[in-house]
Amino acid sequence: TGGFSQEAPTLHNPYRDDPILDRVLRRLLPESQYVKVSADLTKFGDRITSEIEHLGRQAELEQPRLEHQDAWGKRIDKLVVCNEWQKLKQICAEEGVISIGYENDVDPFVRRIHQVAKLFLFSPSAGLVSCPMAMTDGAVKTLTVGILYSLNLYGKHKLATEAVDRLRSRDPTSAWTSGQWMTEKKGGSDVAGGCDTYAVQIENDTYRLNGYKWFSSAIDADVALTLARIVDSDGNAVEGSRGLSLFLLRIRDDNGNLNGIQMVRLKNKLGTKQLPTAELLLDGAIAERIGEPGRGVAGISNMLNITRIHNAVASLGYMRRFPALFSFLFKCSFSRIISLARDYSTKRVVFGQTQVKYSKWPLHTTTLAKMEVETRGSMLLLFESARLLGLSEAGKSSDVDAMMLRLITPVLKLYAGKQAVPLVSEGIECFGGQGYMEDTGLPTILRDAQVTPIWEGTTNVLSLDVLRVFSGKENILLAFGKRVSQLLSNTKSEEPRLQKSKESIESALKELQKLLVKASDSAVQGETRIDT
Ligand code: MFK
Ligand code: FAD
Repeated sequence: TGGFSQEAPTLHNPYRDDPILDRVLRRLLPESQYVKVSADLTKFGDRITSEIEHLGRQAELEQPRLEHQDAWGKRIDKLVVCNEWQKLKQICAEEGVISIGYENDVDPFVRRIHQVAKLFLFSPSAGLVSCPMAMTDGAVKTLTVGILYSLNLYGKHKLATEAVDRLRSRDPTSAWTSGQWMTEKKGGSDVAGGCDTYAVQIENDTYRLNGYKWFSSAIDADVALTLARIVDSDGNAVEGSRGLSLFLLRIRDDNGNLNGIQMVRLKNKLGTKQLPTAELLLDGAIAERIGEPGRGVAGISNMLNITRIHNAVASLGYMRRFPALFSFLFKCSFSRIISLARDYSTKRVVFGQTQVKYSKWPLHTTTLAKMEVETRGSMLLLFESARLLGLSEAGKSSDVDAMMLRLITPVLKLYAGKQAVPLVSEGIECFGGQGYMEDTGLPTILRDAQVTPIWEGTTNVLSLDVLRVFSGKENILLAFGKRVSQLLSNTKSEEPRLQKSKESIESALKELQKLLVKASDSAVQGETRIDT
């Protein structure tokens, strides 16, 4: 065996080892709330190291499978997931990963920041259970905003009320999770053009759905939100976006029988192998229409805007593993550390010195510094989105805050997703050959990171979403500029570079505004290239 064995890195409490996250929370939360949130995150951090990290790794090693038939040839479409996956879902309920975002006795502003911080710690160890959690959060938001609160139907709409109560439950024996079935063979970006699922009314808001859903993740969920075209009594359906309505359905009944659904196959994916993603045939699935007919895309956008924030959490979680890995090299200036990394960088000896000594090598230092700074920038944007989301849910947003949330969400998702793959790849290289070895668990991170720019809207599609928001509201960037300038003015430092930053930010934003107006005009004229 060569006589020498590299000592393996150990994961330490990721909250205690992340002073930057702590600093962000101290800045954003009132002191009394900070103390509570911090105590919860410290406890959760311990649970990550002692329990969750191992479960997440096992979920990658024991991947889900689909059994189509029983021994006697009866069609069963049985999805088999490992115990660790189930356990991770239970932990999410116990820890309130979703419910924290909705608890009535806490200021919404605080609870969203708390939730995002908790997800941020959880995500890289979560064995992709973070995916059903994202969709579950999105479903609660959609059902509450789109139906129960806006139409005053809480307690009256039976399925939606039960779903909301169970999706945000802390009781693992009764908690549900939700799927999000939008993508079809003809279109994932172009949901409206690609949707060939049809809904025939049975009575009132109850319909029977027929169609084929091409990508459906976390198919062990209890309910799903999906889109379909309502067929009228003459057998006609409206084409395009305005023909789509939003539906909520149970995936299985109380006896575990599928609700008019066939699981055709599980996707054979590059990564996210822990996560069961299926092609589904909806063959008369019974579903409840939610919200107004023809407002399906607008309705499910509530879900998209939440899952896109979760997606950024995932991108950041993957990135955070790497610069953090080497942050020990830089002591306080690169203080966002996870213990795993610290261990590795202090144990690995190269050219007669431990890896820590790399900090003397400018080229390596530059690489690590770039990774660290990039990750920190996106992390701050993530917490700004959590702050704005909380403000809007507390009914405390100004018009500018509301518009900033709408604008920042796609920017955050597209930027963090796009950033994650090269950054994680760089991180893999920092481990040398060991980074390429399956049994270190590191390649999983690269595979999984590659999905974050794709699902929940690709980079170009989200760029178009930015233009959708921007169009007609050009002054939004200047309002944003004012906020940045204000923050810079509030800083105590007399540092001349800060003053210079302020000026350059203002002129850069003016430039950006001109470019976006141009891009927006091109998009309106049907050109989808955004060279600017
Ligand atoms: C680990 C964490 C990550 C978790 C991942 C979970 C697993 C993965 C799950 C998925 O990938 S689910 C599938 C995700 N699919 C997408 O993200 C689709 C990407 N495509 C788009 O986002 C397109 O822009 C869109 C489908 C929305 C375009 O549809 P339309 O019908 O052509 O849009 P249109 O006509 O411009 O807008 C219709 C209405 O929706 C408008 O409202 P009004 O009618 O009131 O004017 C829009 O303003 C509104 N809208 C669209 N996007 C919105 C929005 N409103 C708010 N927010 C948005 N983001
Ligand atoms: P397309 O829309 O065909 O896009 C192909 C390319 O064209 C992309 O580069 C895109 O950016 C570009 N493009 C498209 N339109 C434009 C435009 N107007 N301007 C410029 N460029 C454009 N979907 C679900 O509904 N539920 C799920 O649970 C789910 N889980 C998934 C799990 C995994 C692992 C993966 C990989 C996908 C999952 N998806 C799911 C599907 C995912 O959301 C879609 O793949 C994604 O939205 C892209 O759609 P598409 O595959 O049809 O690509």
